[in-house]
Amino acid sequence: LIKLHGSLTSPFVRHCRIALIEQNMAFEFVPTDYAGSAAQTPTARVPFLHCNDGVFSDSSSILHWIRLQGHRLFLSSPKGTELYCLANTVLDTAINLFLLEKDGLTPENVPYLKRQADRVSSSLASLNEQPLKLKGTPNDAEWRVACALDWGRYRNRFDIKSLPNLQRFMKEIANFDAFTKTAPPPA
Ligand SMILES: N[C@@H](CCC(=O)N[C@@H](CS)C(=O)NCC(=O)O)C(=O)O
Repeated sequence: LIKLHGSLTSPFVRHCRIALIEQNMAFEFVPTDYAGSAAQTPTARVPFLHCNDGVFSDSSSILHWIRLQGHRLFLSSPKGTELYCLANTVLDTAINLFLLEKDGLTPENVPYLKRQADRVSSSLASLNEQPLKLKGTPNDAEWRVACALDWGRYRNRFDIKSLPNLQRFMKEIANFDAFTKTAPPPA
């Protein structure tokens, strides 16, 4: 049996849940917090996945494995990979800021964090300039962008009010069941 460990609020975990749902794969979702992941993976993060091929401890390797089970490609073009990486940069950077803020470190008092905050803004502006036009089912680059943007909305970390292409994209993606079904629980 496939066991996906994670939280319902993590955008990385959400992307993995979307892929499993899309491919109709049976899996057990195992709610796992920081302590649980620290005990079970070297990265001390979620998601991680147990399957007949072993343990995968990053959403990218997990998605690669899931897609392979369905004889599908994970990322299929360099441009897609670029988009995927850009969305990951937004997420990693914004999550880093989110966690550091809980420890009292903010862009106002740490110069490096100002750079991190600027990185989120410039990456979002760049995403807004990409040709994000869905042709049928989203690919993994598009799913990653959607999971990233929806996390920013959910946690109030960034908004896309001034980014019309991203707003339009989010309206389109909301038509997909796998996306709405995996939305984070109301805060
Ligand atoms: N590159 C990892 C990132 C995973 C990640 O950052 N997960 C967050 C939750 S959204 C986490 O577990 N953070 C724990 C921590 O920073 O201590 C992936 O794609 O799976």
